[in-house]
Amino acid sequence: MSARAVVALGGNVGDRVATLDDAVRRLGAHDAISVVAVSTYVDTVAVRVDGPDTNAPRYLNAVAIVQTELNAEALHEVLQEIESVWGRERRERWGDRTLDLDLIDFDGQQISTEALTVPHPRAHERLFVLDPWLEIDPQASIPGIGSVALARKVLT
Ligand code: A4P
Ligand code: MG
Repeated sequence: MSARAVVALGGNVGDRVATLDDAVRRLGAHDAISVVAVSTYVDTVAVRVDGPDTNAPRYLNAVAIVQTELNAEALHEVLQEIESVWGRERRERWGDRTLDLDLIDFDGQQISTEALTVPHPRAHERLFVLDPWLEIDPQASIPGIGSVALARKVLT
């Protein structure tokens, strides 16, 4: 059984292009994951807990669609392993990071466990997720929310 999953990539520390390139390469190198599509990399203003921060280092964001034999929990673990290769430290909520890999959607499922909430609860309110996602899947939708194109319109 193969599932289709949407992964958001982001980073605002170090060589951002090299980091995202490497994360995509590592995803594709996994035996049970194939990368179906990757958006262009978009340069975005950092969103902090109290809003956009033009003084913070800017992010490079992207979205990838993958096909996987893994279940959502196992895929999330792979994402966390790739983050840790890049020395991701968790100090501050929404703080600067070399690499953040979020599971945005997993086969249209709604999952709520201690470790994982899918769809990602903030995806629908973030242009840095919606724009690259729409680029590679204009028909995308979020379970419980609806059309990504519509969610994007609401934001602007
Ligand atoms: N977790 C639960 N569900 C998920 C999921 N669907 N995908 C858990 C990934 N992780 C999930 O995540 C916090 C906890 O959420 C983890 O224990 C994980 O198991 P984290 O990666 O440790 O921390 P975080 O990313 O700082 O937290 P959070 O709340 O997920 O942050 P967001 O909402 O992802 O925001 N600005 C720009 N321009 N671009 C960005 O990419 N990213 C963030 C992070 C803030 N500002 C940004 C960007
Ligand atoms: Mg995260």
